[in-house]
Amino acid sequence: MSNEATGRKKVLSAPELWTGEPTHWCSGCHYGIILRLILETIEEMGIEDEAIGVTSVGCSYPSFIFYKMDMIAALHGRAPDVATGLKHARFGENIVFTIQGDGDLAAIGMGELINAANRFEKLTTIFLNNGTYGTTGGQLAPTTILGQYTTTTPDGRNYETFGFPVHVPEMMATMKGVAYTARSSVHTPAAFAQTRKYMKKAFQKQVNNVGYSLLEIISACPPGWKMSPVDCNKHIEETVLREYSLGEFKDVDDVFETEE
Ligand SMILES: Cc1ncc(C[n+]2csc(CCOP(=O)(O)OP(=O)(O)O)c2C)c(N)n1
Ligand code: SF4
Ligand SMILES: [Mg+2]
Repeated sequence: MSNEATGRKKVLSAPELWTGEPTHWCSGCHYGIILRLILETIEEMGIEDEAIGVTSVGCSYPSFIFYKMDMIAALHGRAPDVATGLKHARFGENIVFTIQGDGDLAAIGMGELINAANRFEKLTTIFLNNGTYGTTGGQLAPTTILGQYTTTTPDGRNYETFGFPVHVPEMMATMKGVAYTARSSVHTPAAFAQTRKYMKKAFQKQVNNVGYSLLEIISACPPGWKMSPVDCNKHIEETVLREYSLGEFKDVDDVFETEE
């Protein structure tokens, strides 16, 4: 449809599944872009009536208000447990996914995630890796890259004191009950398009009842990183992706068969 006065063509609309509630995230935060992708993926796959989302503590926690869908909020790190309960209580009839930050998933909630995957739960996790605890003021997270300044690593993260950044999808790819793991980003249009493909695949694994699926998405946190939104995108390209390579780490249609 084109506007007669300006001749401009509308190429993008708001996702149908968005409630219309304005988002509360900081300028340059990538969470809004990721929200769009989740909504559009669920819409495109036509699974909105079966889907239930579980948010967990962090800046993505209140995002349940943006979904015209069933959503529930879990305590810090407990989203995989809440998701497991929902999935079983409803006899596996729903598509249950979690949305978790890196402090939530890889610090306080690592045990919950790994055990849910190891129990061969058919769940999907969207893992938001911004390398910090954005909500509480930019502290060290398990995913903080070496050299990164945070409020608890004012001289930059060093491995002697703080250990190494954790690589969740690579680690989970070694687990038998896992069907799909990947890492992507949304800092360029090409990266956004790749994330869209990976996200659909992650949800499809659950639709096909194959096993656990997880997509990590590298995400900018301008106040936490103390950078402008534009510099955050450059920083992702030039520095973060050296530690966290993008791609798929496991993709099987049957966890009992060898990898594709
Ligand atoms: C049991 C418990 N411990 C600590 C906190 C404080 N807390 C709130 S958010 C947060 C970290 C969130 O970081 P992350 O998961 O990376 O999400 P982000 O804010 O970066 O989106 C912490 C430690 C809490 N709410 N509950
Ligand atoms: S603090 Fe960081 S993660 Fe939280 S809304 Fe702002 S930019 Fe996003
Ligand atoms: Mg975080």
